[in-house]
Amino acid sequence: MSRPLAIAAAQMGPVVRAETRAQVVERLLLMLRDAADRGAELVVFPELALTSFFPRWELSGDALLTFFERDMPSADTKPLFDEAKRLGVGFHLGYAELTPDGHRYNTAILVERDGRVVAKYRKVHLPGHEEPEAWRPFQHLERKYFEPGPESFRVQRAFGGLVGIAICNDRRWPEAYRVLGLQGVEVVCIGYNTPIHYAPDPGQDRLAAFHNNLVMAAGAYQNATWVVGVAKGGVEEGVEGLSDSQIIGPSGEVVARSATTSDEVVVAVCDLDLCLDYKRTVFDFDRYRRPEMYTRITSQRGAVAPGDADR
Ligand code: ING
Repeated sequence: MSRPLAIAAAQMGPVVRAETRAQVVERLLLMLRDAADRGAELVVFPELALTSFFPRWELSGDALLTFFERDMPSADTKPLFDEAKRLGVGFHLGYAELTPDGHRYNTAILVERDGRVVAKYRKVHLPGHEEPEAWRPFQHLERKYFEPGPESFRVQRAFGGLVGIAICNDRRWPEAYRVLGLQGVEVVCIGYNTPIHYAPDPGQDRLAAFHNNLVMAAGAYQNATWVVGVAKGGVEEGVEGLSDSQIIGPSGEVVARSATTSDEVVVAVCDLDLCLDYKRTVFDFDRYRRPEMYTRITSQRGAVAPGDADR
């Protein structure tokens, strides 16, 4: 048996600060049509796809809120919803959300081929720092501008399978994939904006692409799921962001990868039944996992506590 789902990674190049929502949506529409022409049924756009990655700047008041969406779809984004529905293509879109009661989240939605929003996820793992730090060449103020998502990772039945969402830094935490994996996830959509320079430890810069693949391939294999990692990358307002978008199978193999740092659509036909080959063998969670053993270490007498290692 096979359950093919044609998925497009719709990678974005830089979005400059002055770019309007309408201008960005025009770019998304071009990629949506290209993906549809190439048979894609699900198009995955990046994290915070509608604007420049504004947590790199110290902002407040209206200068900050201008980067947030109050409505989804809004007048500016409705053309994307309309065209996707006309084409019979679904999509994942990341954006900065301002709720009616004033909460701010780093959010992503999943829209089915009939235009329905079938999932909304708010980023759980917020990286960076809480207040501006002058020593940094650029800021990473997600922890100041967004609240952590109040709900955990959930799987949604959609596109003929089980689909989950994680956002950017979430992809570095194995728990994100495992919470979805325990729900049987078959496709994880992950948008990201990843500065290559990591100010707290610049020695990690050279490994940005290696770590990007490492965490997504591990998450895919260890949870027997497809992972679609999609960048907004390139040199955006003077900061170089990692591109390297990729579609990874439950084997951990990269089946499609971007080749540029610009707007680029990469399509792969993903057989969702390939997940079952792994879920029914190596990663038969019910048969092989030992959850009761995973918490015992904290109660074992003489257990090594964090920090003991260097005593
Ligand atoms: N960006 C980065 C990410 O997790 C980061 C932040 C970069 C953390 C490099 C650690 C190392 O890919 C976002 N937006 O989470």
